Amino acid sequence: MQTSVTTIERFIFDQEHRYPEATGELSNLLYDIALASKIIAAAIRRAGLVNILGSANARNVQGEEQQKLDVIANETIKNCLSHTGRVCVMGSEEDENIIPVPPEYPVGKYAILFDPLDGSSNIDVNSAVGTIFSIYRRVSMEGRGTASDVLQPGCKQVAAGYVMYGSSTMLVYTTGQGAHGFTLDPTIGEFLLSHPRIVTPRSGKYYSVNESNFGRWEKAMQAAVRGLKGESAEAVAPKNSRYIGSLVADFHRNLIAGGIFLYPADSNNPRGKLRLLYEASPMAFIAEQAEGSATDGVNRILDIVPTQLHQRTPLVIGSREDVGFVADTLRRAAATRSSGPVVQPAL
Ligand code: FBP
Repeated sequence: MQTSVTTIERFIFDQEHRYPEATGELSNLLYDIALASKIIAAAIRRAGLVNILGSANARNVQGEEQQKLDVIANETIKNCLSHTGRVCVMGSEEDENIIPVPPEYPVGKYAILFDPLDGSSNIDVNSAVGTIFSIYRRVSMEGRGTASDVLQPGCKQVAAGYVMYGSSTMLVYTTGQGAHGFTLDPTIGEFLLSHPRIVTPRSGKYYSVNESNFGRWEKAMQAAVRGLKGESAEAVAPKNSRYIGSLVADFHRNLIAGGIFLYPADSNNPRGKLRLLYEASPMAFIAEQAEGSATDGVNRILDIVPTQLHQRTPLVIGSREDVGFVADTLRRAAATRSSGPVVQPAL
């Protein structure tokens, strides 16, 4: 049980001081995100009382119906970040193009991407939703940021994390020094360290996937999921099914208790459903910092070089051995496909 009371500010400050060259700009950017998430948490907690549930009667670039809280969360994050002089450009699930820093504000050295409210389909039914963020050091030399500042492979992230608005509000982040969890104490409005240096079990008890898509998966993925359920010879220890339908909530459960989350490609979503830059990459950074792993079935998520802001990717993420089992199953199937049927010698 965590006994010392450490605020997220104190923790970030201590981490920063391990780097004499640190300017504090990244630390302050993390504070800004913590502030934005407190404002979003307050709105979500009162959503049913103040008419901010339901549709905003608009569609985002993904063609998804925007919820009022999607818009509120998106505006809140932009308002907390754009004037600080710490960011040069932003990217959001809710905005078609990169978001420049308004001309009246100075620019900084970081580019930030975010999914302001992940799991939108859960908002009106009071299930857990989240915010996901990913931070890069800019690559463009000076001036207003460009697309090149956000189109970077996940391995270049300097920080990433998520906030889960569940039974409590938790913020989990990494700057490459392990993954750490903070719980919002609503009585004092502070994020307090509750889960230092999270390590996810090597193999877990849960698998999380939308099985209604089963028939639309490739055979190898069907075999892998059967294996996770203990239904095939090469199976791992049989797992229990858990699926909330909100990446942040499903990922968080498996991070703490052990398990694997999958959103494979299928005949409706040939490139998968989830977005690389502000869903898969930040979660992959956290997973790896917690000794888990993340793949698109073939490639390490953090090695994928993005070409578009809203590009999608298949995602298999979580406990290292479980992700390994799925990747092995897919690799073996691919090897069999490429080497063609084994011809039995005429005896
Ligand atoms: P957004 O809500 O941010 O668009 O995220 C997509 C998402 O809701 C994930 O959180 C979740 O894992 C997935 O889609 C659920 O998809 P499905 O309803 O197809 O299972």
